[in-house]
Amino acid sequence: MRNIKAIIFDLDGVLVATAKYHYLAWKRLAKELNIEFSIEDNERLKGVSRMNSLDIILDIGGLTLDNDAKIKLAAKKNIWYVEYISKLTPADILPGVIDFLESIKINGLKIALGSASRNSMLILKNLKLTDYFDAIIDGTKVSSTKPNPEVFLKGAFALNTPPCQCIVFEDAQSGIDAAINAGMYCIGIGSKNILKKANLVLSGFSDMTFDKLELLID
Ligand code: B16
Ligand code: MG
Repeated sequence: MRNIKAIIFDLDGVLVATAKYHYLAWKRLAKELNIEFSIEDNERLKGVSRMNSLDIILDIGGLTLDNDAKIKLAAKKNIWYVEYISKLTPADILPGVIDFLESIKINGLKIALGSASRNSMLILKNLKLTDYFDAIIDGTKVSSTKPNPEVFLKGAFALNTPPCQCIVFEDAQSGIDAAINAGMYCIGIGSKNILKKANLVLSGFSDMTFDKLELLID
């Protein structure tokens, strides 16, 4: 059995379902640019940084813009996105998350956030989850984005825990690659058909406790 000492959570898609808000904000921007952007296209943006997401959308529309224009567009999208996430409340936390966090604490493990989002602090605050985290590594604290392992390695370092004693929860393929690249055990949240590289896949945290999880991991 693994000697797990710390858990690192991705944010969007793991603790809260924000993908729809990213989608609505990107869709509005795409419309202004006359780019067709579908909900299927939005799947490609999960776990991807803001600027890389914009690059994907511009690529879909066959549009090339200079860096200044791109920075302005990304900022515009973020204003719309922040309008949505400003309305988040603890009722938006995904099912089972709070009980699972409590069970981790009871077992004496440390908890970190490992998210690409530069809005992580605002989201955690609105969900009233901030105090659960011993370390928060988000998009403002990394120079390389997932699948680069930096966000998770910084999380492990902040928790003073070797990567092999950390578990990562991720909903995006890029994040699963990042966790594996960090040498961590990775649990996908979502569909087994999509998150093929994860060590284990769960549909969510409903009825999950750390004791139950320990029986599932190899
Ligand atoms: P922001 P995660 C990621 O968060 C999202 O999955 C991704 O869709 C988004 O583009 C990225 O954060 C950046 O978000 O624009 O708020 O900085 O899944 O890594 O928690
Ligand atoms: Mg995610």
